[in-house]
Amino acid sequence: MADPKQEQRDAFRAEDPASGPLTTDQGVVVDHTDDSLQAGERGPTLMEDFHFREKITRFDHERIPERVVHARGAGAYGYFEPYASCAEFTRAAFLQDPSVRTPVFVRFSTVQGPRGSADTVRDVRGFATKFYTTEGNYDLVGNNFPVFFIQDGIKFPDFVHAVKPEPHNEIPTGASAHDTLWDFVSLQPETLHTIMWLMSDRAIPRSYRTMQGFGVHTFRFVDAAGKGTFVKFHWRPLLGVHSLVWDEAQETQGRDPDFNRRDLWDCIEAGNYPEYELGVQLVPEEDEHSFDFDLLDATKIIPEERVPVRPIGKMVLNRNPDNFFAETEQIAFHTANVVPGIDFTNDPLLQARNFSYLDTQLLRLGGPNFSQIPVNRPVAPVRTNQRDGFHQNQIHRGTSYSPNSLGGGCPALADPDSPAFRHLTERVDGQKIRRRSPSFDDHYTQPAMFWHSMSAWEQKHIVDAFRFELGKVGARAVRERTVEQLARVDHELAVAVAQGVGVAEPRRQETPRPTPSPALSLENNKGDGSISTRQVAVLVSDGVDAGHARAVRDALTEGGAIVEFIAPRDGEVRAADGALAVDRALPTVASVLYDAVVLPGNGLGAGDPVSDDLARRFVRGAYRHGKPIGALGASVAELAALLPDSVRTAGADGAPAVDQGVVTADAVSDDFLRAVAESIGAHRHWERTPLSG
Ligand code: HDD
Repeated sequence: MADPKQEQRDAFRAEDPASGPLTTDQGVVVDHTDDSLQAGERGPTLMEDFHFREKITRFDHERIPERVVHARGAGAYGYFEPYASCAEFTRAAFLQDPSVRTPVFVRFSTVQGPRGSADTVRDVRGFATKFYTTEGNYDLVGNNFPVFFIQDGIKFPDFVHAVKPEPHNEIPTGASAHDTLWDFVSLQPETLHTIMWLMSDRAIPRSYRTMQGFGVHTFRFVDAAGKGTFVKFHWRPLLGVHSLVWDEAQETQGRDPDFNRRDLWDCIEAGNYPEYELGVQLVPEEDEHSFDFDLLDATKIIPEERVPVRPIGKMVLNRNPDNFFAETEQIAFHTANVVPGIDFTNDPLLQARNFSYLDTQLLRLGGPNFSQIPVNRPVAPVRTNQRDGFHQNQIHRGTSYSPNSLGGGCPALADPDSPAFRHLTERVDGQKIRRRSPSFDDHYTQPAMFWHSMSAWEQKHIVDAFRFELGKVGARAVRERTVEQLARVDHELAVAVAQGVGVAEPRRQETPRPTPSPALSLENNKGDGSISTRQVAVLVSDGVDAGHARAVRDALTEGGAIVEFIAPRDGEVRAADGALAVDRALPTVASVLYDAVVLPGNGLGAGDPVSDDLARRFVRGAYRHGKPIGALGASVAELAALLPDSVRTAGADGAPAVDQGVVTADAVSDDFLRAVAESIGAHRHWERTPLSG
């Protein structure tokens, strides 16, 4: 199917480097680029060397300011198609016809760290989508949490200054575990709901392909008759929602700082296209005040049990960018990029964003013509009276004012009956006032709802996360004040945190007891048990049972998993029935880079102490992080020696044993392979020994 955005990109591709020799920016061919022009072999460099000066000047100017937040990101192109017409609620052209694919570019990001920071930090993830619609660009600039830290955008600089590294020494990079953030949190209880999300495993997604996305604010759909409906946007990954555990996330920061970026890139290259369903929660205008919170308050969710999420379409990411800087770095999102049929609400956070994004692009991209950069160009025709400015790439002709007669009155204004963006007519009446609405006052009920909606292991991980973060805070008063705030959410939570960070247990007080929202728990967002795109390490070494190894690989690959043979050294391992090609050498990988590990008999038996130690660490790591493990034949005893006695492994009677995600058997069989796949499909096995933070 033709993709108008891809066709448009073709026109902007740089000259094919294979089409001729090296030139200067002016197209002058050069035959020497390794030595500057000098007065004599050992003499000074000459000003006349235009090639040298151009090359160095261009290099000196390669960097642009990184994004003040969300600097670290990765992006991809793809498409969106609606399941059915949404005309009942919105006249947005891209939501009308299931046969029409709208091109998209999505950029995922972390928030706190700079461009070069690690991927698997504890942080919110940005999930920003640019839809190149036939009616202009629509940007849904969301996050992987449905709520935000503050209610009014005027607090954004305060919040960001608090979460960014400490001002005197710029420590820590990509981390929220430091004094200034928690000082702010302890004094600003509106942060608490999002802080609960930040302390949960949602803040360390396994992959950009396995996290949800949310528009956060309440927006408006507007139908053809001009009628508005409140709408909250949700992206749901079709693979299910999967996260890491904190110990693993920290190790991954060192083993592969590009963990999420690489995963996105590799999966798209391999044709394993990430897919997300777009869902909406719709609230009729007349029900605006029927909730016990304010729809304009971005620190609140509408529980899905109260207003179900209605799936309206699917997005597929199927193409990596050609050039990171040109596309992923230069893409410019803006919450005010809306199309007819989508409109704003008076959410004060959204209103502030509608100012901030345009402003930031002017600085970041060096002037007002950034929408002419290929990745930002709409596929819809652009006819404006905007002119000139830095980096003007277009040659406009004719007049540039309206009304005009000398330009034939062009571009003409859309006539009243034809499509155009028309702001929703909304009655606004009030005193000019600098005060938050009392309807924004409750900061504790929804954090409590989140807490009471978690499974036991999720609650454990949240407590561990609070203990880790506050444990890194030097100011004792900040620890104490934060615990006091938590005591207003839930007493047990506050006591558990207090015990971990060495402050006095808070006195019991009245806390909210909201109805839990099961949809918030990762337990209820696991997906369908598929093993598609799970990374499985099969540890092999000389003497391996190659029949077992191949059977495991074939069966898991059949189910969609990505299986790699890992051996002490690269190349091949010798097996009784021939050689087995190795995918990666053990010293170059670690269990944190895989979702599961299988030992196909003689897996650990390399014989030399270094390799044996690496292999044992691999298996122990996988166990500690709750990952599925399979073992066959001689490896069962080797595995059993590494695991706690409480894990039941197969005896000599032949039947596979399945216990706490550990699957063992004497020999490979369909039952064994099925049990391994089921164990991988379940993602993690928290019934094992409790993890420490
Ligand atoms: Fe923001 C970037 C998401 C509140 C000001 N924001 C940015 C990006 C995402 C979000 C995903 C990265 C876009 C990209 O990949 O280029 N921001 C959010 C969400 C918010 C939010 C979901 C709350 C619901 N942001 C927010 C506020 C302000 C900003 C309240 C300012 C008043 N955000 C910015 C910014 C950034 C940005 C400074 C930095 C770079 C950029 O815009 O292009 O303007």
